[in-house]
Amino acid sequence: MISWPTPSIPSVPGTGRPVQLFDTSTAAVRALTPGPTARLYVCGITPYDATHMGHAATYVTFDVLGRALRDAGHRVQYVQNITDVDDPLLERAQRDGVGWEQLAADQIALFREDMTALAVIPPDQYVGVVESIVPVAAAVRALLESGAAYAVDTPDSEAGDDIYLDLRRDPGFGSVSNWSREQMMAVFAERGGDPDRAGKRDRLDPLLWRAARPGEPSWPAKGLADGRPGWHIECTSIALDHLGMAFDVQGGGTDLVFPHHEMSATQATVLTGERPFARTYAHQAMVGLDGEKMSKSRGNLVLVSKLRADGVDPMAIRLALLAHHYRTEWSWTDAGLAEAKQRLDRWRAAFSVATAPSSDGAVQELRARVADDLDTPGALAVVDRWAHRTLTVGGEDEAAPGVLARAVDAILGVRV
Ligand code: 5CA
Ligand code: ZN
Repeated sequence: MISWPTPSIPSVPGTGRPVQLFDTSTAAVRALTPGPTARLYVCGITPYDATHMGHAATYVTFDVLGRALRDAGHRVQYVQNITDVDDPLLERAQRDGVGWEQLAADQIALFREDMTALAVIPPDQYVGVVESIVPVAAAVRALLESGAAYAVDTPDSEAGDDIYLDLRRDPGFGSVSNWSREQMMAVFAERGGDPDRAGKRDRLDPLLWRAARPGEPSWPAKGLADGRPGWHIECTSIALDHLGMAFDVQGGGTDLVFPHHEMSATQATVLTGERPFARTYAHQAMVGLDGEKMSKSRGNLVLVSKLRADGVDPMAIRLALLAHHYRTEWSWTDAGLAEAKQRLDRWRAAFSVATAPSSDGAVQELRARVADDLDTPGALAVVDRWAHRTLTVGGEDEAAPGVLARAVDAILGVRV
């Protein structure tokens, strides 16, 4: 799948610090220890509605992570999937009387525009499920052949049976979220699971392959019923194909901690006999509107594309997102956006002066804040202080505005 254009990334004198990140599975901030190339997988959209501020926060957060890793001297191999066939997409297409392929294509196109406007660096591999049917089916077949997966009688399909993973095959199941079984059961159904499906060995066993039902899209797959992939196996398979085991970071929103990231990891371990799937699991806190999680199913959305159409500078949207630490839940407000616009104006005024106070300290502090578990509010405060000094006291350094502007662009992705 084509992604979107790469923004220019200015060079900044010096090197950033090693990046520390909160790892959900160990509940601690830890130093990432990538090789020369850091390997990053972030769960992509299910393209049935437009990009809202929650999605934007997630992709901007992991964009800043990629920028911090680059600044620290690593190359970054970034993989992102697109869940371009799944129940919510098919249901929305049916509801709106449009073809599911058209709905997905339109929403992916809009997502590309939104990401481009927000100066998000595109993934190196942007991979849809529909273009991954062959490798995903191969993974399901391998699980069946090893006895880790089993068929469940599926009378409403003429094609054959659904396939499930037997979770007992991974004694380490639960080590991504560290949730109790009660916690898992409490959200499993609302997050795409089917605890009450008759014939499953364990109520939490995840669906690997769904045999075709009348009116649903399906693909032939050697050794399986005509059908389509379950949700979690798509990310297992795409990540393994492009990054292999023990890649550096798997990212997504906190709504993916369980079951999605837990199941993806277990499936990978059962497939390969190795662990970990990702060395670090990082999660963006939920962004809401009026105190409720912003979600396509609830319909309480603030859309990037709508704000852009209203003439809002995408860099102000980016600043409004960066003003919140990624591990803190927050709600989108007009006041937050207005504040971001003011900050952008102030910064632009400060970066336009001919001479200013030295920016060397500010560049180092900015790097330190971002490398410290992506403390973007702290990074904005560093630039605020320099801008304030520049506009009130002034200075003699001719290079300073340009150097800090390049650092803000390269590391925070904010073009000033
Ligand atoms: N296709 C799957 C991942 S494989 C999916 O969750 N798609 S999504 O379109 O629902 O969400 C896309 C990304 O945005 C996911 O990483 C999800 O965790 C994140 N996300 C969704 N809603 C919010 C929210 N309100 N706040 C923050 N992040 C969110
Ligand atoms: Zn995923």
